[in-house]
Amino acid sequence: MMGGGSAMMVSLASVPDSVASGPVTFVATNTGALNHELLVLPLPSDGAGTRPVGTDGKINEQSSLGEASTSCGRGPGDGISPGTRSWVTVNLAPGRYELLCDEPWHYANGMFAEFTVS
Ligand SMILES: [Cu+2]
Repeated sequence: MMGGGSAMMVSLASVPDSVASGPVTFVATNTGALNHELLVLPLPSDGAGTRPVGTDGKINEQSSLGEASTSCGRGPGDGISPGTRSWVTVNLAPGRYELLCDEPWHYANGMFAEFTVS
């Protein structure tokens, strides 16, 4: 579930926040007023929310394992518009991951969550 009211009040929450290893399907529902997206990356060594943010307001997506960012569809796209959802299935090994939104400045404003695979 992801949402946001005014300007940069954005948040991301995962239910559940831990699963067994193997294929994991993430369904990202945008309950906010802005476009959002969901990326799955290994947790940074310093913890969730510690990635450097560039001058464009985005993080380095190079280590992304999967992305749901299409309105009403699977996989990458131009963003999940308000009131719609996107999904992606990622094969995850046991470990700690970070779920985040990389629309400009959303990560910097708190749009991330830790996710555990056991
Ligand atoms: Cu967002």
